[in-house]
Amino acid sequence: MSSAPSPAPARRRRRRAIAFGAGIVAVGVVAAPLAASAHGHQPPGHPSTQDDTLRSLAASSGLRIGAAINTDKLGTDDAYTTIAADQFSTVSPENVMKWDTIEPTQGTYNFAPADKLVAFAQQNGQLVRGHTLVWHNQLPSWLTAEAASLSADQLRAILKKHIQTEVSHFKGKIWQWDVVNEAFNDDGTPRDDIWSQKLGDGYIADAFRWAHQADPKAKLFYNDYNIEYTGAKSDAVYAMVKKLQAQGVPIDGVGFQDHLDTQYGTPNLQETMQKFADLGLDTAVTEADVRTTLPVTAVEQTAQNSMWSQSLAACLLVKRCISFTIWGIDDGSSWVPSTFPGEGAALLWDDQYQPKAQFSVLQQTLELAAGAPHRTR
Ligand code: 9MR
Repeated sequence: MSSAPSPAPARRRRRRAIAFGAGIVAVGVVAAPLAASAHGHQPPGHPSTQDDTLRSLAASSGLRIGAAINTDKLGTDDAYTTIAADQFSTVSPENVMKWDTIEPTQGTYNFAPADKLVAFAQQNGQLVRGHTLVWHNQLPSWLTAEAASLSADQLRAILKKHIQTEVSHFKGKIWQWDVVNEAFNDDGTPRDDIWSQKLGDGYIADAFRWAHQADPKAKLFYNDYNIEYTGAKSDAVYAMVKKLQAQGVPIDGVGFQDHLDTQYGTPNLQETMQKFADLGLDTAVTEADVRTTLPVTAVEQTAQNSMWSQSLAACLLVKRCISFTIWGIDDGSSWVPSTFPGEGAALLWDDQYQPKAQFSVLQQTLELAAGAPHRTR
């Protein structure tokens, strides 16, 4: 179990932040949301009357704030559904737009779970990040079983059909598509997967072109992890993006997953995002979370707070950073504990849907950004 602080100390911290904030921004700007925040978390099923939700605070800076959604919980888990609707202005499917869900057997499409998310987003005034069209993971077994025996032309035709069928199905309903996900290793070499093995690196340009043909208005993103840090991987993605641009490939943005861990420290996110923004691209934080070892010590909690605030501030300071998406809502359904045994507490709500100190940290960061005289958005 996490020893993350209860909401009460989080509120105390927020009052200290008012005193700090008042020194650098107009008091009136922060007073309204902070006064409303005294209401705390709404019980499930009660319509929110707060104006200190993450989505309304982020709107003041022209930023969309999002969460990856487990569609099984929408409408079946009231607390989860209420938070998803009230707090976020963009949503991502955590799993249901991936190939294994969309086409579990060849030629049979299962769009229903993702359609449910799109309908939820439309009801709640949210935009959708489509995730993801081309990846090495969560491929259907019919494809992985067949891949070795296919020719390059056959595999390319399968990929084209997948992209065009999925993007066409959701045409006009997706704001940003993660067209290609995680195509590089941490040392900057291309990932050795079925796509690069059979198709070389040309599949990346093809994927963007096919997606653009199917929905010319969607913003098309390349998405990856660890590119928040300067280094070989970030450099390799930068070189690839420049090459795509030189070839006239329709790429609109780069997504920084931002899966952080207190043991590795804070990345140079602002610096790396700005470098991509300077190429004329949008950027987005697409899968933020900050994990740590359990139980959480006071020092780890402090580090988590700081890493959350710095991630969000980096996005706020890069004009072309258009959305900040968190990879899940509550610690009880995060991907982290099963992937990193002994680690967790990576999200903003605990497993009882109580908001954690990290939630207040993001509120404070957004409140200060909305009133700051030098904000760049
Ligand atoms: O959160 C997702 C988890 O439920 C799946 O089991 C997992 C399978 O690989 O994928 C997780 O989401 C990943 C995302 O799609 C791409 N970046 C890394 C995310 C965490 O693994």
